[in-house]
This record gives sequence, C-alpha cells and structure tokens, in this order.
Amino acid sequence: MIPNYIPRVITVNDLSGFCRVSLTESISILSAMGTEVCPLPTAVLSTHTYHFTDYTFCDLTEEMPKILEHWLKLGIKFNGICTGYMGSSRQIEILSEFIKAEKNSDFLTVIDPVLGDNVLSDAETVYYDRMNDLLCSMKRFVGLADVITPNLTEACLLLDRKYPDHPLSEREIKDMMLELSELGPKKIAITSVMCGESKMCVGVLDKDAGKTAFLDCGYVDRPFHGTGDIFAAVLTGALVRGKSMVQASELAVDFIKAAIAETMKYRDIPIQHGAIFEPVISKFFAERL
Ligand code: PXL
Repeated sequence: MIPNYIPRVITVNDLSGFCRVSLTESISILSAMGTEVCPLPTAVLSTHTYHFTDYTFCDLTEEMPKILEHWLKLGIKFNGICTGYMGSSRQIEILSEFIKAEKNSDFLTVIDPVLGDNVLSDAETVYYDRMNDLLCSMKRFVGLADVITPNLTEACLLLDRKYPDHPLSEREIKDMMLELSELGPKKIAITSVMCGESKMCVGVLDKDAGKTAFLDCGYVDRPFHGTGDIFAAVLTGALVRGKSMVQASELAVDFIKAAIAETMKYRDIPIQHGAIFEPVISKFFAERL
C-alpha cells in the first residue's frame, strides 16, 4: 500500500562524519523510501569508534529537549520515531517523555536498543563502554516501543542472559522473541543470530498478526558496521508505508544483502568504512515500493 501522503519520521542517532553508520544511513535510506526525515542527533563524532582512535565526540544531550520543544511548539505531527545510539540514560529519559506524549495508534515507535555487539569476537568497542549505565534505562525504554530491533547480543543483555555458545534453533529464537515481547513491544526482530554453522538469520515476531519468520542472511566472516542502523531504518520506512512486520524485515534483509554484495566488490576499502550502499540505494527502493 502506498500512502497518499509523505510519512514524517524522527530519526534519533549519532552523526559520525566519516564512514557509513547511524544518521548518515538513516537519513539517506528513509528519504530514498519516500519518507520525510527529521534527524535528532544525539552526538556528533568525526568517525564511528570501531578501530579509530582520537575521534572527536560532541555530546548533544542538552540540545535534544530544546529541539523537541521547538518541534512541539510548531505543532508538527509525526508518523513515527526510530531511535538508535543514545549516549546516556538522560537522553533516554528525554525521549521517553516525548514518546509518552506523542504515543497514539498512528504514531510508530521503533527502538533499536543499541548496547553492543559481540557476534564477531573482536567487535567490542569503546562505543559501547557506557553500556552498564544504559542497560537499566534501555530495559524500561523498550517498554515504550511498538517495534524493537536488538541484535543477538542486545537481546541477551535485555533478557539478562549470557551470549549463547551454540547456534540457536528456531524454537530458541522464538522463545527469546516472546520473552522480549513481555517487556512491551509486540513486534520484534533479532538480528545477527547465528542459527547454524556459518549461517546467520534474523528472527521476526509479529505478535498482533500471529506471525513468526526466520530470514536467511547468508554469512560473511567479517563485520559490516552500521548494518544494524540500516536494518532499523529500512524497517521503519517500510512500516510507515504500510508494510507488515515480516515484509518490512524481508525488505531490510534484502537491502543489507545487496549492500554487502556491493561492499565485497571493493576489497581494497577498509572494513571500518562500513557497508557500501550508495550504488544500490536508488534502484533498490524504486523497484520495491
Ligand atoms: O552502529 C554503528 C555505529 C554507530 N555510531 C557509532 C559507532 C558505531 C559502531 O561502531 O561507533 C558512533
């Protein structure tokens, strides 16, 4: 279903100037999907933080309530919000207040509970240092969401579980999603789930529709920075355009697979530069929406 209006979505994330992550991705993707994007930056960095040292970091916590207040004063109506990296519990508090005030059946809340990722052994980064402080706040915050998109590490953290030492069965993934839904959100996608020898999938639960899906992601033995941010952005763009949770997740997985296939063509570009989605983006959404 193509809406006869332009959905307007707030995207909350950091702005990392170099390399493809967070706002750089969500603004491009949501725009390409025909959504008006209102970026709310949580911090400005010179680069993302994976294997970079000396990056700059400017915290924007104090700007956030001022920006939101101005938007409210202008009487702007939003169709949804998609949140990613937040630097502190205070930022979560600010957004919780805003979401509680905006929440109605036409306002979609997608929370990517960014906390960490250890699917690849060396992927713990400085970026996730404030995790302990954030975890309690994040557990409450996800209770406000219609949709959450944790990776497997974040799903385990939210459920106070250890990261599994074996590939997960569909039953185990489904049980985790059901447990996560008890925190509040009715729609869950767990990304980066090892579900077999060299096999990765995304588990999807749509409790309202009574649907579960396990989407094959293929497997490439290296990290692709920012793919969690891409997943949440595509999912949000598709949901506000009326796609179902399973359809939106399929679209997100397909887009990431296309970006990864593109990235693999550029073997001389360092891993930190992220998933090369630029050659894919315009054609991909033009053909599918
Ligand atoms: O989601 C990727 C990402 C986004 N923003 C910052 C990061 C990273 C990954 O390292 O450091 C600042």
